[in-house]
Amino acid sequence: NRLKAGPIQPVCFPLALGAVRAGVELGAAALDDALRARLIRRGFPDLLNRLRPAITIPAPQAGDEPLDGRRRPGEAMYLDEIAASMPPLASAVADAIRDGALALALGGDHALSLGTLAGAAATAERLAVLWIDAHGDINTPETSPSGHVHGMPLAAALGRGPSVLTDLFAETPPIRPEDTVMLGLRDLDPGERAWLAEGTIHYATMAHIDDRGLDATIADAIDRLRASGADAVHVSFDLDVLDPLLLPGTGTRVYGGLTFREAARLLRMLRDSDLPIRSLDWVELNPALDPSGGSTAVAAELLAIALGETTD
Ligand code: B3U
Ligand code: MN
Ligand code: MN
Repeated sequence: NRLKAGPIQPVCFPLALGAVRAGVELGAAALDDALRARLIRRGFPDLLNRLRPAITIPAPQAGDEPLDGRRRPGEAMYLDEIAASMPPLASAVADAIRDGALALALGGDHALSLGTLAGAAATAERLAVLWIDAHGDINTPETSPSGHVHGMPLAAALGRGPSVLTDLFAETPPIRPEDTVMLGLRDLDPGERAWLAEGTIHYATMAHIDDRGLDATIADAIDRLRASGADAVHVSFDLDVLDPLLLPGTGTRVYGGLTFREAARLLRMLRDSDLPIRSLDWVELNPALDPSGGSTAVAAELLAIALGETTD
């Protein structure tokens, strides 16, 4: 489990086209800066020493035109631009993993997981995925109410979606639905609910977590991922899984999310587990939506805990 020990390679990918909302591209550098500043200030030199200098992969920008929120039904916005930008990100992630490091993708919006999953899948026999998010991100252009690609990356990794996305993966599908676990869901679109009702993907909504209890839900998730027999696990953490009262600086806020202590507990359990976690996404921080800086501080603090900062 590379969360807990070994080198960490931050890969910044300042993408905003998947969410069609300006400001989320600022999240990557803000997270890298805030994480380092925190580790210095709080005195965690060992963890700071594990952190390699960040690599920044250029992300496509909207250009001079404002981000365009209009679309035709069935269309995914900026689909070709986003797809074309993924191979360099996938390569950076695969290189970091092959080099023995935890690949830490800092976003940017969640469409970047197309690249991180492609990179992680290329280095594994069988990749399992833990998707921690208020949303399912298993839309296709046909089921998406918004046309935003950040609601589609997991679908493409599971083999559903336009070929320009599914072709980013060497194998189709690179990830089996039975090797996929989703946590924290509370805003699902009709097409996503229909897919989950097929019963193959393991998932826990916030209501499930309340019914079963947080610890038991997390333990189930860890057992599932271990039992999959996968030789690598990718964790994708969408910061909107946190309650918006805690982290307002994200583009699609949904009430009823995790508290700081719940998220910290989840991350400690993952960090201290025996899962072969080799890659991690930390996405959807939009510092422009929280000028107080509080959201960036919370995101960096939880990231430090995920990576082993401890006062236990
Ligand atoms: N499910 C909605 C909203 C959404 C997805 N991901 C985020 N928001 N962050 C959609 O547009 O697909
Ligand atoms: Mn997401
Ligand atoms: Mn989300």
